[in-house]
Amino acid sequence: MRQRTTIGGYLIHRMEELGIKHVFGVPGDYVLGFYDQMVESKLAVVGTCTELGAGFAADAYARVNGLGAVCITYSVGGFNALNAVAGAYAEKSPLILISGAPGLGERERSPFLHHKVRDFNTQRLIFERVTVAAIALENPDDAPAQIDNALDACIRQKRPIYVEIPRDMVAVPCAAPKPWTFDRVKSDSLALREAVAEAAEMIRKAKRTIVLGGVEIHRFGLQSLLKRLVEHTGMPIASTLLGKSMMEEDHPQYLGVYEGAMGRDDVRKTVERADCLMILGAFLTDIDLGIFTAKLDPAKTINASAERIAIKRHLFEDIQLKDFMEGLIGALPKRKSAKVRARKPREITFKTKPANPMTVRRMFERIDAFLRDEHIVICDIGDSLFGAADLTIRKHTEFLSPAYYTSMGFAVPAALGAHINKPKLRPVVFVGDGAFQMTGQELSTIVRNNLNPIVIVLNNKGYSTERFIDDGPYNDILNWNYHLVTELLGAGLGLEVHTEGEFDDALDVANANMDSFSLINVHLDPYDSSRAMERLGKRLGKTFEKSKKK
Ligand SMILES: Cc1ncc(C[n+]2csc(CCOP(=O)(O)OP(=O)(O)O)c2C)c(N)n1
Ligand SMILES: [Mg+2]
Repeated sequence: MRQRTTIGGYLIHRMEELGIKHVFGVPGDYVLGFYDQMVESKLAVVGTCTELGAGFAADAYARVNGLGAVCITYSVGGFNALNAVAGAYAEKSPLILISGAPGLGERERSPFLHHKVRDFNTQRLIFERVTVAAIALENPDDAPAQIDNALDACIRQKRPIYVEIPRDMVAVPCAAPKPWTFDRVKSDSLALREAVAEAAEMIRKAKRTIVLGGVEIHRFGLQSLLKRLVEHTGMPIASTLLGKSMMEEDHPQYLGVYEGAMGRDDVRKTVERADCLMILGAFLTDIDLGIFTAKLDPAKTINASAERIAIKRHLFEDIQLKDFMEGLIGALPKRKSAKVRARKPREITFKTKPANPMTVRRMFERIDAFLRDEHIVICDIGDSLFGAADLTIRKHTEFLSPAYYTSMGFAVPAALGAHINKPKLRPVVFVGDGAFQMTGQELSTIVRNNLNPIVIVLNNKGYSTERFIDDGPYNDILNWNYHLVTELLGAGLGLEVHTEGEFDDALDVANANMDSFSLINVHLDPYDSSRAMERLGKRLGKTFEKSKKK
């Protein structure tokens, strides 16, 4: 007789098999049966304060683990998580969203069941637009194949999927899972050969080729291959902001983050003066291109991503990024590494001026001297992100941020997700006061799970990013005593900082506190900013003015 399991059991089996150990979420009556099944499995259920927090936590978990999962109740839970799922879609993070739903049997008896919005398909239809597969497990014969196909799409495309289980289907028997198989997609060999030959020819003819690496290097686990490629060819390499940390940033060939006129001038000049630019796995978003201040000439560019490869204006499809990179190592001669102007480490150049008021620029310079290999830097948006662009991240996958989708509120829950998955990597979190007011309550979940991130709140009394675009009273927020959140939670270490000297002391105390989270409330002037933010604000301000005139 063939072995049987249940629909819920099948899904749990696959999640465990694919490396998920934690599932984030908030329960509700439509999903309690599945929660009970998870509790009986090897999966640990991590209850968060909100579904949005669960979504961001699972997204970060997926970024460091290769797959993450959220489990929530119907509509009220699902729609709370929608923003995080949309972000995971936009930035390619492989996330499974599992939602409970009213039972099929009860839908017929009473159409007005609580949480229903329009019809019983509404939630699934909305999620269809922000996932690569949106399935409802309504039939035990189809469920195993539905689950397997959706998971396959999630892993291949590195984008979220939506799995809905009506509550009366969770315990319905279905076929037991066969061992998971995953056929690697093969490149079209002729297209691959042509693309590699054309790219190699272009690189050989060029005097100086620069590599610009992006986020897909992280998502497809190509960090060591990238390192082999640049070390073999000797090419200097810059990173996009979203791709930051795909290469250890103290590597002698690493230039820094390229973001057009928003970024460091020396990086911009080196990248834009190259006579051949090889972009690998980058999205080329407005933020990554410094709001289109980047000057990249397609006639000098090889642009290879998971979707396609463009060499000048020739387009190739059906080529795996990995095969293309390996092909180039085979086709290009070994060369000595190009000279990249080395910058002195901050540990040597930074000197604290104890009485000076803290500023964003000085804070990030100080942090650059503080960071160690065991840290993972997690940034929210605003100056938390722009100021962090020039930090030196020493190992790969140690910088997380929503640098394209730019939703506020990512960082604190992301610290929860990343830290639970990688307990040895201690998060150093940068979060604006506005963003903290959105999802900072997930510190509560951080306490429940005995984690010890260092959370730095950039308290500039409001929405400073927007002040630089268009200032108005709507950019002010209430000045909370962020460091006193420890009173509310009954745990943690809170510190308040106004000056460089106080910041130094606070960092020391926070670093030594291994027992709980530490929160440093850094008071900043509302109009203080990193250089990148200032430039970005001016650019966005001009775009905003133009849009008002239209
Ligand atoms: C969820 C969400 N809502 C609104 C915005 C629009 N927005 C962009 S930046 C910003 C202000 C961010 O404030 P804060 O977190 O304090 O960071 P700061 O700009 O002060 O560094 C806002 C409201 C957004 N990006 N995300
Ligand atoms: Mg702020």
